[in-house]
Amino acid sequence: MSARRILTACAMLALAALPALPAAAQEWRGWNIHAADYPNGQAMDAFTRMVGERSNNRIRMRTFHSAQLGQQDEAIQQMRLGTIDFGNFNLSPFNNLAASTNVVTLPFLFRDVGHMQRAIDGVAGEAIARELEAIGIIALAWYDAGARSLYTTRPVRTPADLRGMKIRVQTSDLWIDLMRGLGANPTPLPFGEVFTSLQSGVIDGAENNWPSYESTRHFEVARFFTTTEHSNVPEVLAVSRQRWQRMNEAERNMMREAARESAALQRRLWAEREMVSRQRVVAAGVTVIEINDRSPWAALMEPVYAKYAATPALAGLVRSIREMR
Ligand code: GTR
Repeated sequence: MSARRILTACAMLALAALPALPAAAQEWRGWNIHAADYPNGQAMDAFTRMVGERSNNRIRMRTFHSAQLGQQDEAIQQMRLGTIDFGNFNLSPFNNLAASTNVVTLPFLFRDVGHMQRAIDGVAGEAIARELEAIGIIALAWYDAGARSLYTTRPVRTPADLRGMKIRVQTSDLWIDLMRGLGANPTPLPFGEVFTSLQSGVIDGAENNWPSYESTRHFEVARFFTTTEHSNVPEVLAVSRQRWQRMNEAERNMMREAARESAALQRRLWAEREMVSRQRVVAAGVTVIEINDRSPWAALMEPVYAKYAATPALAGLVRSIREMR
């Protein structure tokens, strides 16, 4: 036997003697805009725990809460590049990147939460997931984000009251047109800048759901909440395509299942938090202006539909959502 063969044989024996090593553990970094105790943060932590356990601790995920890894638009870019591995995102920041996300952002489209959930768990979610995949993001499950309403430093009862007011919106052309359509002056800003911008008078208001209005303490500086409930845009729990491509089918299924369970938890926690947040801000002295008839607001939104559901595919999606029971 040549010296080389002997060496190879020795190396093989040495390898065989080693205990079977688990495939290399992976560390995944996750993005969350909200605090850890927000429904989304709790649901993400549940997701990462499930994935850890079900992968025998091979996939170790850690969520960085409270926008520690940057604001939402940057985080989306990082997901696409694969420098952030997973995250929970509102769908509006995708409006300029994936046309079908405009559909679920459209004002006054959903009749209620159940209607929104049926659409996003079905036909709308399928269309959006396809488009997100094409830009490097794999949608695993959908989180609730409630109805978004206006909150301002001066009372707003009608669209006429909004005229000339500077209202913060997310970075999305649809949101700019929506707010302009209602008569306001749209001001795109990152979420993390809203509080100081309200405080310093750079803006006169913003719009969001009860839990965000409360958890960010925006209610301390914008004391009037007008229940326009103009959009029910949902959120996604997603992983970067870079990671997804390196996973096998069993791992993908395991992760999808954990994401679905995480979404079920998020939706339960969300419904509770919406009530709690509303109670908290009312107890803190916020004036709630109830809008019972939304038709004067909705009537102003036709140009937004004409522009953002313009192609046959998008108009068809709007139609099938409307026809859902
Ligand atoms: C919240 C949402 C965030 C972010 C924020 C905003 O409701 O959960 O992801 O989109 O609104 O208005 O920027």
